[in-house]
Amino acid sequence: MAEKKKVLMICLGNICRSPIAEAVFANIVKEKGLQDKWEVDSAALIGYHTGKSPDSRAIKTLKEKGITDYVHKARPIKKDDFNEYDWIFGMDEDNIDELERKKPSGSKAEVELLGKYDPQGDVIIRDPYYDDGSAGFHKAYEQCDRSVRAFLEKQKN
Ligand code: WE7
Repeated sequence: MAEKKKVLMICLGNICRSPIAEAVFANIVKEKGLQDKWEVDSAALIGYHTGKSPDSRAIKTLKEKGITDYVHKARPIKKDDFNEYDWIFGMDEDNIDELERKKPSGSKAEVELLGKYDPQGDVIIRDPYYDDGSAGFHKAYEQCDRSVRAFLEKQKN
């Protein structure tokens, strides 16, 4: 069996969007029985929330979608990640700019917007941190779900 392909989900603080993206990816991989082919983690662009669990609204959103077993502690991205991971996905253009700035030249990872794969073309996964309710979190979940399914379909070939 070939080595697993590795995917890293990134957002600003690793407490809202990237944990959702990671949990969604892991859930779909499990649903499709692809655990021996794919590995996923998530990380932050900044260390501000290091060691913290995801935002309660992110955890609640995942629970409402049936993902009850997701545990994560925020961590910042590190230089080695750019050579350990095959894909590093950002949620918005700011994430991509910052990832391109951090990426050592010649490193392995492909840096892309996760929403690039959304068949509905909703490319930017907006930061819901300062929203009042959970609507932005639910929207982020749906965007991640559509994009991850399309991404995995594309990698089948
Ligand atoms: C966020 C955030 C997000 C913004 N999660 N925070 Cl108070 C603050 C200050 C520095 C870094 C971080 Cl992470 C945070 C808390 C956590 N998704 N998004 N802040 C945000 C959004 C729009 C404009 C400016 C910020 C800092």
